Amino acid sequence: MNELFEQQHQKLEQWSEAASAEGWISGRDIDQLREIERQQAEAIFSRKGQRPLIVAFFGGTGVGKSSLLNRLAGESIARTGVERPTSHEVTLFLHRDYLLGEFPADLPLEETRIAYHADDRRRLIAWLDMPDFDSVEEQHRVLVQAWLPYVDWLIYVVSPGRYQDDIGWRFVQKRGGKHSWLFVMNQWDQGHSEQLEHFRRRLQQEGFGDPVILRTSCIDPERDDDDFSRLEQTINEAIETYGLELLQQLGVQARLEELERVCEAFVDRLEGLPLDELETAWREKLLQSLEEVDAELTTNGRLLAGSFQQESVLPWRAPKKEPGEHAGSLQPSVLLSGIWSSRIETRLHDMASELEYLLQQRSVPLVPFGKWLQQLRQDAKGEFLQGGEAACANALLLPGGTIRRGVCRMAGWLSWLLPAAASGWVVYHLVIRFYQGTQGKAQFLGLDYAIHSGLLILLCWLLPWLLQRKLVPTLSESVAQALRAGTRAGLARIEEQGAAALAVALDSRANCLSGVKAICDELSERSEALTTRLPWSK
Ligand SMILES: Nc1nc2c(ncn2[C@@H]2O[C@H](COP(=O)(O)OP(=O)(O)OP(=O)(O)O)[C@@H](O)[C@H]2O)c(=O)[nH]1
Ligand SMILES: [Mg+2]
Repeated sequence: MNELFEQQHQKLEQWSEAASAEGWISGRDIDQLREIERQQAEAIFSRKGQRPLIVAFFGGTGVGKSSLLNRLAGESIARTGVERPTSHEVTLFLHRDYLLGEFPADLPLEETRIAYHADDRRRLIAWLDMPDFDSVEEQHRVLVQAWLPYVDWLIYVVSPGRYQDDIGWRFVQKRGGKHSWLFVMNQWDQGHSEQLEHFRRRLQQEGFGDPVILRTSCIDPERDDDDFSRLEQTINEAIETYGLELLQQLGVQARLEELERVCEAFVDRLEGLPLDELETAWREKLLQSLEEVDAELTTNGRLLAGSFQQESVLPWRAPKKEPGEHAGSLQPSVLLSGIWSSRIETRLHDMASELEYLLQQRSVPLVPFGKWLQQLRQDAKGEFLQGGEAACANALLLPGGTIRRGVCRMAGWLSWLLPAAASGWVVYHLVIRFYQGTQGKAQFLGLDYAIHSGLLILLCWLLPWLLQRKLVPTLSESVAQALRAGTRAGLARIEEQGAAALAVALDSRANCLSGVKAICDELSERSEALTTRLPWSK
Protein backbone atom coordinates (compact mmCIF):
# COMPACT_ATOMS: atom_id res chain seq x y z
CA MET A 1 0.00 0.00 0.00
CA ASN A 2 2.88 2.30 0.78
CA GLU A 3 4.30 1.54 -2.64
CA LEU A 4 0.93 2.27 -4.21
CA PHE A 5 0.82 5.63 -2.46
CA GLU A 6 4.42 6.42 -3.41
CA GLN A 7 3.79 5.46 -7.02
CA GLN A 8 0.66 7.60 -7.30
CA HIS A 9 2.32 10.46 -5.49
CA GLN A 10 5.25 10.37 -7.89
CA LYS A 11 2.93 10.32 -10.88
CA LEU A 12 1.03 13.34 -9.60
CA GLU A 13 4.26 15.09 -8.73
CA GLN A 14 5.64 14.60 -12.24
CA TRP A 15 2.38 15.76 -13.70
CA SER A 16 2.29 18.84 -11.49
CA GLU A 17 5.86 19.78 -12.42
CA ALA A 18 5.01 19.54 -16.11
CA ALA A 19 1.71 21.41 -15.65
CA SER A 20 3.43 24.12 -13.65
CA ALA A 21 6.16 24.46 -16.30
CA GLU A 22 3.41 24.98 -18.86
CA GLY A 23 1.78 27.47 -16.53
CA TRP A 24 -1.50 25.71 -15.83
CA ILE A 25 -0.97 25.41 -12.09
CA SER A 26 0.87 27.63 -9.67
CA GLY A 27 3.48 27.04 -6.99
CA ARG A 28 0.68 27.31 -4.42
CA ASP A 29 -1.13 24.40 -6.06
CA ILE A 30 2.05 22.31 -5.92
CA ASP A 31 2.42 23.18 -2.24
CA GLN A 32 -0.84 21.33 -1.58
CA LEU A 33 0.81 18.24 -2.96
CA ARG A 34 3.99 18.82 -0.99
CA GLU A 35 2.00 19.09 2.21
CA ILE A 36 0.86 15.50 1.92
CA GLU A 37 3.04 13.46 4.23
CA ARG A 38 5.23 10.83 2.62
CA GLN A 39 7.06 9.54 5.67
CA GLN A 40 6.90 5.82 6.23
CA ALA A 41 7.18 4.26 9.67
CA GLU A 42 8.95 1.31 8.03
CA ALA A 43 11.90 3.62 7.45
CA ILE A 44 12.70 3.66 11.19
CA PHE A 45 13.26 -0.08 11.32
CA SER A 46 16.05 -1.97 9.66
CA ARG A 47 14.17 -5.17 8.77
CA LYS A 48 11.79 -4.63 5.90
CA GLY A 49 8.15 -5.58 6.41
CA GLN A 50 8.57 -6.05 10.16
CA ARG A 51 7.51 -3.32 12.43
CA PRO A 52 5.29 -2.88 15.47
CA LEU A 53 2.26 -0.61 15.69
CA ILE A 54 3.53 2.80 16.74
CA VAL A 55 1.35 4.17 19.52
CA ALA A 56 2.15 7.65 20.81
CA PHE A 57 1.17 9.64 23.87
CA PHE A 58 0.35 13.08 22.73
CA GLY A 59 -0.92 16.08 24.67
CA GLY A 60 -0.28 19.40 26.37
CA THR A 61 2.31 20.29 28.98
CA GLY A 62 2.25 18.28 32.17
CA VAL A 63 -0.92 16.28 31.54
CA GLY A 64 0.96 13.08 32.44
CA LYS A 65 2.12 11.53 29.15
CA SER A 66 5.49 10.44 30.51
CA SER A 67 3.88 9.19 33.72
CA LEU A 68 1.57 6.99 31.63
CA LEU A 69 4.48 5.53 29.66
CA ASN A 70 6.41 4.83 32.83
CA ARG A 71 3.34 3.15 34.27
CA LEU A 72 3.11 0.97 31.18
CA ALA A 73 6.78 0.11 31.29
CA GLY A 74 6.65 -0.55 34.99
CA GLU A 75 9.77 1.52 35.45
CA SER A 76 10.88 5.08 34.97
CA ILE A 77 12.03 5.20 31.38
CA ALA A 78 10.67 8.63 30.51
CA ARG A 79 11.57 11.75 32.37
CA THR A 80 8.76 13.12 34.54
CA GLY A 81 8.80 15.90 37.02
CA VAL A 82 7.32 18.95 38.60
CA GLU A 83 9.36 21.35 36.60
CA ARG A 84 7.59 22.10 33.29
CA PRO A 85 8.09 21.21 30.51
CA THR A 86 9.83 18.04 31.46
CA SER A 87 10.22 15.88 28.35
CA HIS A 88 12.60 17.54 25.96
CA GLU A 89 12.91 14.39 23.93
CA VAL A 90 10.91 11.53 22.52
CA THR A 91 11.02 8.23 24.37
CA LEU A 92 10.52 5.06 22.37
CA PHE A 93 9.71 1.90 24.29
CA LEU A 94 9.71 -1.28 22.25
CA HIS A 95 10.59 -4.95 22.11
CA ARG A 96 14.28 -5.64 21.71
CA ASP A 97 13.68 -7.77 18.59
CA TYR A 98 13.02 -4.72 16.50
CA LEU A 99 16.21 -3.38 15.14
CA LEU A 100 16.14 0.30 14.55
CA GLY A 101 17.63 1.40 11.28
CA GLU A 102 19.23 4.65 10.35
CA PHE A 103 16.66 7.32 11.21
CA PRO A 104 15.21 9.42 8.39
CA ALA A 105 16.74 12.88 8.19
CA ASP A 106 13.67 14.60 9.65
CA LEU A 107 13.84 12.61 12.91
CA PRO A 108 16.63 13.84 15.19
CA LEU A 109 18.20 10.72 16.69
CA GLU A 110 19.94 12.68 19.44
CA GLU A 111 16.54 13.75 20.74
CA THR A 112 15.22 10.21 20.93
CA ARG A 113 15.58 8.11 24.04
CA ILE A 114 15.15 4.41 23.35
CA ALA A 115 14.21 1.77 25.88
CA TYR A 116 13.84 -1.93 25.07
CA HIS A 117 11.92 -4.67 26.81
CA ALA A 118 11.94 -8.43 26.37
CA ASP A 119 8.26 -9.20 26.98
CA ASP A 120 7.16 -11.22 23.94
CA ARG A 121 3.45 -10.70 24.73
CA ARG A 122 3.95 -7.00 24.16
CA ARG A 123 6.02 -7.15 20.99
CA LEU A 124 3.34 -5.82 18.62
CA ILE A 125 3.28 -2.30 20.05
CA ALA A 126 6.03 0.31 20.21
CA TRP A 127 5.14 3.09 22.67
CA LEU A 128 6.20 6.61 22.11
CA ASP A 129 6.17 9.46 24.61
CA MET A 130 6.28 12.84 22.93
CA PRO A 131 7.04 16.26 24.40
CA ASP A 132 4.22 18.74 24.88
CA PHE A 133 2.79 20.04 21.58
CA ASP A 134 1.79 23.35 23.17
CA SER A 135 5.23 23.92 24.62
CA VAL A 136 6.84 27.27 25.16
CA GLU A 137 9.86 25.63 23.61
CA GLU A 138 9.69 25.74 19.84
CA GLN A 139 11.90 22.67 19.54
CA HIS A 140 9.24 20.53 21.28
CA ARG A 141 6.59 21.45 18.75
CA VAL A 142 9.02 20.76 15.92
CA LEU A 143 9.82 17.35 17.40
CA VAL A 144 6.13 16.46 17.76
CA GLN A 145 5.40 17.56 14.19
CA ALA A 146 8.33 15.52 12.92
CA TRP A 147 7.19 12.35 14.66
CA LEU A 148 3.45 12.53 13.99
CA PRO A 149 3.61 11.17 10.41
CA TYR A 150 5.30 8.02 11.75
CA VAL A 151 2.60 7.35 14.33
CA ASP A 152 -0.18 4.81 13.70
CA TRP A 153 -2.20 5.33 16.84
CA LEU A 154 -2.46 8.53 18.84
CA ILE A 155 -3.40 8.59 22.48
CA TYR A 156 -4.55 12.10 23.17
CA VAL A 157 -3.89 12.69 26.85
CA VAL A 158 -5.74 15.52 28.58
CA SER A 159 -6.23 16.50 32.19
CA PRO A 160 -9.56 17.60 33.72
CA GLY A 161 -8.26 21.14 33.87
CA ARG A 162 -6.80 21.25 30.35
CA TYR A 163 -8.97 19.32 27.93
CA GLN A 164 -10.32 22.40 26.15
CA ASP A 165 -7.02 23.79 24.89
CA ASP A 166 -7.34 25.13 21.37
CA ILE A 167 -4.00 23.93 20.09
CA GLY A 168 -4.91 20.38 21.03
CA TRP A 169 -8.23 20.57 19.22
CA ARG A 170 -6.59 21.96 16.13
CA PHE A 171 -4.29 18.94 16.07
CA VAL A 172 -7.23 16.60 16.54
CA GLN A 173 -9.08 18.25 13.65
CA LYS A 174 -6.07 18.28 11.36
CA ARG A 175 -4.88 14.75 11.96
CA GLY A 176 -8.30 13.19 12.48
CA GLY A 177 -8.35 10.60 9.70
CA LYS A 178 -4.65 9.89 9.72
CA HIS A 179 -4.49 7.82 12.90
CA SER A 180 -6.46 5.56 15.14
CA TRP A 181 -7.38 7.45 18.29
CA LEU A 182 -7.77 6.78 21.95
CA PHE A 183 -8.41 9.45 24.55
CA VAL A 184 -7.15 9.51 28.09
CA MET A 185 -8.29 11.90 30.77
CA ASN A 186 -5.35 11.58 33.16
CA GLN A 187 -5.21 13.12 36.63
CA TRP A 188 -8.68 11.68 37.09
CA ASP A 189 -8.07 12.01 40.81
CA GLN A 190 -8.83 15.70 40.20
CA GLY A 191 -11.62 15.21 37.64
CA HIS A 192 -15.45 15.22 37.54
CA SER A 193 -17.84 13.23 35.42
CA GLU A 194 -19.23 16.48 33.85
CA GLN A 195 -15.77 17.23 32.50
CA LEU A 196 -15.58 13.76 31.02
CA GLU A 197 -19.00 14.13 29.40
CA HIS A 198 -18.15 17.55 28.07
CA PHE A 199 -14.94 16.14 26.56
CA ARG A 200 -16.92 13.28 24.99
CA ARG A 201 -19.45 15.67 23.43
CA ARG A 202 -16.68 17.76 21.91
CA LEU A 203 -15.08 14.69 20.42
CA GLN A 204 -18.41 13.65 18.97
CA GLN A 205 -18.80 17.10 17.46
CA GLU A 206 -15.40 16.59 15.86
CA GLY A 207 -16.65 13.47 14.14
CA PHE A 208 -15.61 10.70 16.54
CA GLY A 209 -18.75 8.59 16.69
CA ASP A 210 -18.16 6.72 19.92
CA PRO A 211 -14.77 7.79 21.25
CA VAL A 212 -13.00 5.56 23.74
CA ILE A 213 -12.09 7.80 26.69
CA LEU A 214 -10.16 6.25 29.54
CA ARG A 215 -9.81 7.78 32.98
CA THR A 216 -6.45 7.33 34.61
CA SER A 217 -4.67 8.49 37.72
CA CYS A 218 -0.94 7.91 37.85
CA ILE A 219 -0.79 9.32 41.40
CA ASP A 220 -3.42 6.99 42.74
CA PRO A 221 -3.36 3.87 40.53
CA GLU A 222 -5.43 1.83 42.98
CA ARG A 223 -8.62 3.81 42.39
CA ASP A 224 -11.64 1.76 41.37
CA ASP A 225 -12.48 4.02 38.46
CA ASP A 226 -8.96 3.92 37.00
CA ASP A 227 -9.14 2.57 33.42
CA PHE A 228 -5.41 2.20 32.92
CA SER A 229 -5.58 -1.56 32.38
CA ARG A 230 -7.87 -0.96 29.38
CA LEU A 231 -5.26 1.12 27.61
CA GLU A 232 -3.02 -1.62 26.31
CA GLN A 233 -5.94 -4.04 26.23
CA THR A 234 -7.98 -1.86 23.86
CA ILE A 235 -5.12 -1.61 21.39
CA ASN A 236 -4.36 -5.32 21.59
CA GLU A 237 -8.03 -6.12 20.94
CA ALA A 238 -7.98 -3.84 17.90
CA ILE A 239 -4.90 -5.64 16.57
CA GLU A 240 -6.60 -8.97 17.14
CA THR A 241 -9.84 -7.93 15.45
CA TYR A 242 -8.52 -5.95 12.49
CA GLY A 243 -4.97 -7.17 12.09
CA LEU A 244 -1.77 -5.25 12.60
CA GLU A 245 -1.39 -4.37 8.93
CA LEU A 246 -4.75 -2.68 8.58
CA LEU A 247 -4.09 -0.50 11.62
CA GLN A 248 -0.66 0.37 10.29
CA GLN A 249 -2.07 1.39 6.96
CA LEU A 250 -4.85 3.63 8.12
CA GLY A 251 -2.55 6.63 7.74
CA VAL A 252 -1.56 5.65 4.22
CA GLN A 253 -5.21 5.28 3.35
CA ALA A 254 -5.82 8.81 4.60
CA ARG A 255 -2.90 10.06 2.51
CA LEU A 256 -4.28 8.33 -0.56
CA GLU A 257 -7.59 10.09 0.02
CA GLU A 258 -5.75 13.38 0.45
CA LEU A 259 -3.86 12.73 -2.78
CA GLU A 260 -7.15 12.06 -4.50
CA ARG A 261 -8.56 15.33 -3.20
CA VAL A 262 -5.54 17.27 -4.45
CA CYS A 263 -5.83 15.50 -7.78
CA GLU A 264 -9.52 16.38 -8.02
CA ALA A 265 -8.71 19.97 -7.14
CA PHE A 266 -6.28 20.03 -10.09
CA VAL A 267 -8.99 18.62 -12.38
CA ASP A 268 -11.50 21.21 -11.14
CA ARG A 269 -8.94 23.93 -11.61
CA LEU A 270 -8.30 23.02 -15.23
CA GLU A 271 -11.90 22.21 -16.06
CA GLY A 272 -13.12 25.43 -14.48
CA LEU A 273 -11.17 27.63 -16.89
CA PRO A 274 -13.66 29.28 -19.28
CA LEU A 275 -11.58 28.53 -22.35
CA ASP A 276 -14.44 28.25 -24.86
CA GLU A 277 -15.54 31.73 -23.99
CA LEU A 278 -11.94 32.91 -24.04
CA GLU A 279 -11.48 31.47 -27.52
CA THR A 280 -14.31 33.60 -28.95
CA ALA A 281 -13.20 36.75 -27.13
CA TRP A 282 -9.56 36.19 -28.13
CA ARG A 283 -10.39 35.84 -31.83
CA GLU A 284 -12.68 38.87 -31.77
CA LYS A 285 -10.11 41.04 -30.03
CA LEU A 286 -7.38 39.94 -32.42
CA LEU A 287 -9.53 40.61 -35.47
CA GLN A 288 -10.78 43.98 -34.25
CA SER A 289 -7.31 45.23 -33.31
CA LEU A 290 -5.74 44.05 -36.56
CA GLU A 291 -8.52 45.73 -38.54
CA GLU A 292 -7.63 49.02 -36.86
CA VAL A 293 -3.95 48.47 -37.61
CA ASP A 294 -4.87 47.59 -41.19
CA ALA A 295 -6.77 50.84 -41.63
CA GLU A 296 -3.78 52.82 -40.37
CA LEU A 297 -1.32 50.93 -42.57
CA THR A 298 -3.57 51.39 -45.60
CA THR A 299 -3.67 55.15 -45.08
CA ASN A 300 0.10 55.24 -44.68
CA GLY A 301 0.40 53.07 -47.78
CA ARG A 302 -1.68 55.43 -49.88
CA LEU A 303 0.46 58.37 -48.82
CA LEU A 304 3.68 56.55 -49.55
CA ALA A 305 2.49 55.23 -52.93
CA GLY A 306 1.35 58.74 -53.84
CA SER A 307 4.89 59.98 -53.49
CA PHE A 308 5.97 57.78 -56.40
CA GLN A 309 5.60 59.02 -60.00
CA GLN A 310 2.10 58.88 -61.32
CA GLU A 311 3.03 58.91 -65.01
CA SER A 312 6.07 56.81 -64.97
CA VAL A 313 5.25 53.52 -66.60
CA LEU A 314 6.88 50.53 -65.18
CA PRO A 315 8.90 48.31 -67.43
CA TRP A 316 6.61 45.54 -68.51
CA ARG A 317 8.02 42.60 -66.57
CA ALA A 318 9.82 43.65 -63.49
CA PRO A 319 10.09 46.94 -61.69
CA LYS A 320 13.44 45.82 -60.32
CA LYS A 321 14.75 46.77 -63.75
CA GLU A 322 13.53 50.29 -63.12
CA PRO A 323 16.54 52.48 -63.40
CA GLY A 324 17.33 55.51 -61.34
CA GLU A 325 16.13 56.94 -58.10
CA HIS A 326 13.49 54.33 -57.15
CA ALA A 327 15.67 51.27 -57.37
CA GLY A 328 16.55 51.26 -53.63
CA SER A 329 13.23 52.38 -52.27
CA LEU A 330 11.42 49.67 -54.20
CA GLN A 331 12.79 46.98 -51.90
CA PRO A 332 9.77 45.31 -50.22
CA SER A 333 11.28 45.63 -46.74
CA VAL A 334 11.98 49.32 -47.32
CA LEU A 335 8.48 49.93 -48.67
CA LEU A 336 6.79 48.09 -45.78
CA SER A 337 9.02 49.75 -43.19
CA GLY A 338 8.00 53.04 -44.77
CA ILE A 339 4.37 52.56 -43.77
CA TRP A 340 5.18 51.30 -40.24
CA SER A 341 4.83 53.88 -37.47
CA SER A 342 5.20 54.16 -33.72
CA ARG A 343 1.40 54.49 -33.48
CA ILE A 344 1.03 51.08 -35.06
CA GLU A 345 3.67 49.66 -32.74
CA THR A 346 1.76 51.09 -29.77
CA ARG A 347 -1.54 49.74 -31.06
CA LEU A 348 -0.08 46.23 -31.25
CA HIS A 349 1.38 46.58 -27.75
CA ASP A 350 -2.07 47.61 -26.56
CA MET A 351 -3.51 44.57 -28.29
CA ALA A 352 -1.09 42.35 -26.34
CA SER A 353 -2.18 44.03 -23.10
CA GLU A 354 -5.85 43.69 -23.99
CA LEU A 355 -5.39 39.99 -24.72
CA GLU A 356 -3.62 39.62 -21.39
CA TYR A 357 -6.52 41.35 -19.69
CA LEU A 358 -8.92 38.87 -21.31
CA LEU A 359 -6.91 36.09 -19.66
CA GLN A 360 -6.79 37.83 -16.30
CA GLN A 361 -10.52 38.52 -16.34
CA ARG A 362 -11.16 34.80 -16.74
CA SER A 363 -8.41 33.76 -14.30
CA VAL A 364 -6.66 31.93 -17.11
CA PRO A 365 -2.88 31.73 -16.53
CA LEU A 366 -0.75 33.96 -18.73
CA VAL A 367 2.19 31.61 -19.12
CA PRO A 368 0.76 29.38 -21.88
CA PHE A 369 0.15 32.49 -23.98
CA GLY A 370 3.07 34.51 -22.69
CA LYS A 371 5.67 33.46 -25.23
CA TRP A 372 3.73 34.77 -28.18
CA LEU A 373 2.60 37.93 -26.42
CA GLN A 374 6.19 38.66 -25.50
CA GLN A 375 7.36 38.00 -29.04
CA LEU A 376 4.71 40.38 -30.35
CA ARG A 377 5.77 43.05 -27.89
CA GLN A 378 9.43 42.63 -28.65
CA ASP A 379 9.30 42.66 -32.42
CA ALA A 380 5.90 43.33 -33.93
CA LYS A 381 7.48 45.10 -36.88
CA GLY A 382 9.80 42.16 -37.59
CA GLU A 383 6.83 39.78 -37.57
CA PHE A 384 4.91 42.06 -39.91
CA LEU A 385 7.82 42.39 -42.33
CA GLN A 386 8.48 38.67 -42.28
CA GLY A 387 4.89 37.96 -43.19
CA GLY A 388 4.51 40.73 -45.76
CA GLU A 389 7.77 40.84 -47.71
CA ALA A 390 7.15 37.92 -50.02
CA ALA A 391 3.66 39.10 -50.98
CA CYS A 392 4.93 42.64 -51.49
CA ALA A 393 7.81 41.46 -53.68
CA ASN A 394 5.47 39.27 -55.67
CA ALA A 395 3.06 42.13 -56.30
CA LEU A 396 5.96 44.33 -57.38
CA LEU A 397 7.20 41.70 -59.81
CA LEU A 398 3.76 41.17 -61.30
CA PRO A 399 2.04 44.55 -61.15
CA GLY A 400 -1.68 44.74 -61.95
CA GLY A 401 -4.13 41.88 -61.70
CA THR A 402 -3.99 38.76 -63.88
CA ILE A 403 -6.78 40.00 -66.22
CA ARG A 404 -5.24 43.41 -66.52
CA ARG A 405 -1.87 41.96 -67.33
CA GLY A 406 -3.47 39.54 -69.86
CA VAL A 407 -5.38 42.30 -71.64
CA CYS A 408 -2.28 44.46 -71.59
CA ARG A 409 -0.18 41.73 -73.13
CA MET A 410 -2.83 41.08 -75.77
CA ALA A 411 -2.97 44.81 -76.61
CA GLY A 412 0.82 44.68 -77.04
CA TRP A 413 0.55 41.83 -79.52
CA LEU A 414 -2.32 43.54 -81.32
CA SER A 415 -0.32 46.74 -81.65
CA TRP A 416 1.93 45.00 -84.15
CA LEU A 417 -0.38 42.17 -85.37
CA LEU A 418 -3.20 44.51 -86.46
CA PRO A 419 -0.97 46.97 -88.39
CA ALA A 420 0.79 43.97 -90.01
CA ALA A 421 -2.57 42.45 -91.06
CA ALA A 422 -3.79 45.85 -92.34
CA SER A 423 -0.53 46.36 -94.26
CA GLY A 424 -0.91 42.92 -95.81
CA TRP A 425 -4.44 43.74 -96.85
CA VAL A 426 -3.33 47.12 -98.35
CA VAL A 427 -0.42 45.56 -100.27
CA TYR A 428 -2.63 42.73 -101.54
CA HIS A 429 -5.16 45.21 -102.95
CA LEU A 430 -2.37 47.36 -104.36
CA VAL A 431 -0.87 44.39 -106.22
CA ILE A 432 -4.26 43.14 -107.52
CA ARG A 433 -5.27 46.62 -108.73
CA PHE A 434 -1.89 47.20 -110.31
CA TYR A 435 -2.19 43.92 -112.23
CA GLN A 436 -5.75 44.70 -113.26
CA GLY A 437 -4.58 48.22 -114.23
CA THR A 438 -1.87 46.80 -116.58
CA GLN A 439 -4.54 44.55 -118.16
CA GLY A 440 -6.76 47.58 -118.55
CA LYS A 441 -9.50 45.95 -116.50
CA ALA A 442 -9.50 48.54 -113.72
CA GLN A 443 -8.02 51.85 -112.77
CA PHE A 444 -4.77 52.16 -110.79
CA LEU A 445 -5.20 53.04 -107.12
CA GLY A 446 -4.68 56.68 -106.42
CA LEU A 447 -3.74 59.06 -103.65
CA ASP A 448 -7.05 58.45 -101.79
CA TYR A 449 -6.20 54.81 -101.40
CA ALA A 450 -2.74 55.70 -100.13
CA ILE A 451 -4.21 58.12 -97.54
CA HIS A 452 -6.95 55.70 -96.39
CA SER A 453 -4.54 52.82 -96.21
CA GLY A 454 -2.11 54.88 -94.18
CA LEU A 455 -4.92 55.91 -91.84
CA LEU A 456 -6.09 52.32 -91.45
CA ILE A 457 -2.61 51.09 -90.59
CA LEU A 458 -2.15 53.98 -88.17
CA LEU A 459 -5.44 53.20 -86.41
CA CYS A 460 -4.64 49.50 -86.25
CA TRP A 461 -1.45 50.39 -84.37
CA LEU A 462 -2.71 53.32 -82.37
CA LEU A 463 -5.79 51.73 -80.75
CA PRO A 464 -4.06 48.70 -79.15
CA TRP A 465 -1.04 50.89 -78.31
CA LEU A 466 -3.24 53.37 -76.46
CA LEU A 467 -5.05 50.53 -74.72
CA GLN A 468 -1.79 49.00 -73.58
CA ARG A 469 -0.48 52.33 -72.40
CA LYS A 470 -3.64 52.92 -70.45
CA LEU A 471 -3.48 49.50 -68.79
CA VAL A 472 0.20 49.33 -67.85
CA PRO A 473 0.22 50.29 -64.14
CA THR A 474 2.00 53.39 -63.07
CA LEU A 475 4.79 53.13 -60.51
CA SER A 476 2.52 54.70 -57.95
CA GLU A 477 -0.22 52.15 -58.62
CA SER A 478 2.22 49.25 -58.47
CA VAL A 479 3.64 50.40 -55.17
CA ALA A 480 0.13 50.90 -53.74
CA GLN A 481 -0.83 47.43 -54.83
CA ALA A 482 2.37 45.90 -53.44
CA LEU A 483 1.87 47.68 -50.13
CA ARG A 484 -1.71 46.40 -49.95
CA ALA A 485 -0.59 42.84 -50.56
CA GLY A 486 2.29 43.15 -48.11
CA THR A 487 0.09 44.69 -45.41
CA ARG A 488 -2.53 41.99 -45.82
CA ALA A 489 0.02 39.19 -45.63
CA GLY A 490 1.96 40.77 -42.76
CA LEU A 491 -1.15 41.20 -40.63
CA ALA A 492 -2.37 37.76 -41.63
CA ARG A 493 0.84 36.35 -40.18
CA ILE A 494 0.25 38.12 -36.87
CA GLU A 495 -3.34 36.91 -36.82
CA GLU A 496 -2.28 33.33 -37.63
CA GLN A 497 0.32 33.39 -34.90
CA GLY A 498 -2.22 34.68 -32.40
CA ALA A 499 -4.66 31.94 -33.37
CA ALA A 500 -1.84 29.37 -33.22
CA ALA A 501 -0.82 30.53 -29.73
CA LEU A 502 -4.41 30.03 -28.61
CA ALA A 503 -4.60 26.60 -30.24
CA VAL A 504 -1.31 25.50 -28.67
CA ALA A 505 -2.50 26.67 -25.24
CA LEU A 506 -5.84 24.89 -25.63
CA ASP A 507 -4.03 21.75 -26.70
CA SER A 508 -1.66 21.92 -23.79
CA ARG A 509 -4.57 22.39 -21.37
CA ALA A 510 -6.38 19.40 -22.91
CA ASN A 511 -3.26 17.24 -22.50
CA CYS A 512 -2.73 18.36 -18.93
CA LEU A 513 -6.35 17.70 -18.10
CA SER A 514 -6.41 14.23 -19.60
CA GLY A 515 -3.15 13.41 -17.78
CA VAL A 516 -4.44 14.43 -14.36
CA LYS A 517 -7.83 12.81 -14.99
CA ALA A 518 -6.12 9.52 -15.72
CA ILE A 519 -4.21 9.75 -12.41
CA CYS A 520 -7.42 10.67 -10.59
CA ASP A 521 -9.30 7.70 -12.07
CA GLU A 522 -6.51 5.33 -11.13
CA LEU A 523 -6.37 6.78 -7.63
CA SER A 524 -10.08 6.50 -6.97
CA GLU A 525 -10.17 3.00 -8.45
CA ARG A 526 -7.32 1.84 -6.23
CA SER A 527 -8.26 3.62 -3.03
CA GLU A 528 -11.93 2.61 -3.26
CA ALA A 529 -11.03 -0.96 -2.47
CA LEU A 530 -9.00 0.15 0.54
CA THR A 531 -11.45 2.41 2.34
CA THR A 532 -11.94 1.01 5.82
CA ARG A 533 -13.46 2.81 8.77
CA LEU A 534 -12.31 1.56 12.14
CA PRO A 535 -14.14 2.35 15.38
CA TRP A 536 -11.02 4.23 16.51
CA SER A 537 -10.62 6.34 13.46
CA LYS A 538 -12.41 9.53 12.64
N1 LIG B 1 -2.54 14.55 40.38
C1 LIG B 1 -1.96 13.85 39.45
N2 LIG B 1 -0.73 14.25 39.02
C2 LIG B 1 -0.16 13.54 38.03
C3 LIG B 1 -0.81 12.46 37.39
N3 LIG B 1 0.00 12.00 36.42
C4 LIG B 1 1.12 12.75 36.45
N4 LIG B 1 1.03 13.67 37.40
C5 LIG B 1 2.02 14.69 37.72
O1 LIG B 1 2.03 15.67 36.71
C6 LIG B 1 3.35 16.13 36.51
C7 LIG B 1 3.68 16.02 35.05
O2 LIG B 1 3.74 14.68 34.67
P1 LIG B 1 4.51 14.20 33.37
O3 LIG B 1 4.26 12.77 33.24
O4 LIG B 1 5.89 14.70 33.36
O5 LIG B 1 3.68 14.99 32.30
P2 LIG B 1 4.01 15.15 30.78
O6 LIG B 1 2.72 15.23 30.07
O7 LIG B 1 4.96 14.13 30.35
O8 LIG B 1 4.69 16.56 30.77
P3 LIG B 1 5.64 17.19 29.67
O9 LIG B 1 6.62 16.17 29.29
O10 LIG B 1 6.25 18.37 30.32
O11 LIG B 1 4.74 17.57 28.56
C8 LIG B 1 4.24 15.31 37.39
O12 LIG B 1 4.58 16.06 38.54
C9 LIG B 1 3.41 14.13 37.76
O13 LIG B 1 3.73 13.65 39.04
C10 LIG B 1 -2.11 12.09 37.86
O14 LIG B 1 -2.76 11.19 37.36
N5 LIG B 1 -2.63 12.84 38.86
MG1 LIG C 1 6.69 14.18 29.43
